[in-house]
Parts: sequence; C-alpha cells; structure tokens
Amino acid sequence: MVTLHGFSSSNYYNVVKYVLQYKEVPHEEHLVYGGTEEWLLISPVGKVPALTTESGNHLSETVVICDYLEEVYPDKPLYPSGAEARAHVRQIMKVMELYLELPSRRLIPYAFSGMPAPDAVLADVKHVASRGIEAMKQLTGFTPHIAGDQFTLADVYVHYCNAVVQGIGSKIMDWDILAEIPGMREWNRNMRESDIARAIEADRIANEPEFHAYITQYMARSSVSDK
Ligand SMILES: N[C@@H](CCC(=O)N[C@@H](CS)C(=O)NCC(=O)O)C(=O)O
Repeated sequence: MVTLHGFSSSNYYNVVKYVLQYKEVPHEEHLVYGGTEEWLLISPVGKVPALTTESGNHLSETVVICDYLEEVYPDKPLYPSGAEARAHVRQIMKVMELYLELPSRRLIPYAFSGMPAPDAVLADVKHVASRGIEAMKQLTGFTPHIAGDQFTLADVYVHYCNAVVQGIGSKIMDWDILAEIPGMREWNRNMRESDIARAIEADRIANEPEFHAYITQYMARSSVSDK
C-alpha cells in the first residue's frame, strides 16, 4: 500500500489524494505538517505532499507523484494518448502553477497575519497573474473539461490550485481572478460536485481548526526567531 503524507488543508495534497481515489489505488494517509528534520528525509525540500511507494521509496512534488501514479496505475488514465495532447495538459498545469498559484501563494502570510501586503508585492503579483490569465484564456477549453473532451490531470490540478487563487489571491487583491477566464468559474463549480471532490472537501473542512492552530504557532515562532 502507498502512503500519502501531508494534511487535508493543502491544495497540493488534495491533488494527489484525488488521483489516488480516482485511480482506486489502495493507500493510507499520514497526517504531517512538516517543519522537522525528520520530514526532510521524506520530502527533501520540506514541502507537502509526499508519497511513500509500495517499495518504500519517497517521492515529492505533486506532478512528479501524479506522473508516477499514472505510470504504475495506468487503468483510468489521467493523460490523453497523443504526445501533443499530453503536452497541452502539462502546459495548462505549468501555467497555473507558475503564473497563478505561486503568485497568489506569496500573499498567504498576509492573509493569515492580517498585515497589509506591501504595494510592490501586490503590483508584482498582479503583473504575473495577468500573464497567467491571458495564457489560460488561450489554453483552456472547458468542452467540457479544461483541456478538451477528456478528463485529465489538468482538471484535478487546476481545480485545487484555484483554491489558493480564489481564497488568497482574489481575496487579498479584491480581484476576481477566475472570472477573468471565460468558463473557469462554472467549470470550477462543477468540479466540486463529484463524490471524490465532496469527500476531499469534507476532510479539508475537518482539518481546518488544527491547521489554523499549527500555522498560527508556526508564524509566531518565525516572527520571534526573525528578531
Ligand atoms: N512544488 C510543490 C509545492 C507544494 C507546497 O507548496 N506545499 C505547501 C502546502 S500546500 C507546503 O508544504 N508549504 C510549506 C513550505 O513551503 O515550507 C509541489 O508541487 O508539491
């Protein structure tokens, strides 16, 4: 059995959890928030999620883990068969990561602390996100899935990255980023309706109080050690 490490409030954790459930891969979940030396032995950059394979190897980085799962559990594929169609799926995920999720993620400390984000940071995030929006307009189809007529990893990945874009980026900047991409909001709403998405959302909500307590303590510790 494989082990998924991380916590249910993490959008990236939920991408892998979705894939495991979609592919019906037997797995167990190991709740961990990171931040320890021990964790670095499992996830060398210290991030969540990580996966321990059946043979005991540790993998991290969400798309790396998902690609591994795709190779080892090919039934119910999450990539199309043609090389160009697969590249299109990867391009959507890469644009989402670099130009929408990561810039929105820069605003997480301000969302949690309530401190105003500096203008220079806001301007930079807006600039990068604007490029992401223009690219997503070109790349997405929603016919009915994000990359076309097949449900792919891009659907799962973008849906969970949207949680950070909408919940952090849009909120802090008072700018409805998803509304800028025609079809994105409706598609995102539909993505919430599957049984898997509902179960993952229930776990996320259940984890929220503990995660908030962890992050508040973590931020208090970092601001003390910064002084
Ligand atoms: N590039 C990583 C990003 C994962 C990530 O940012 N995870 C967050 C939780 S959602 C995390 O571990 N943050 C703690 C940290 O940055 O130290 C991936 O694709 O898995």
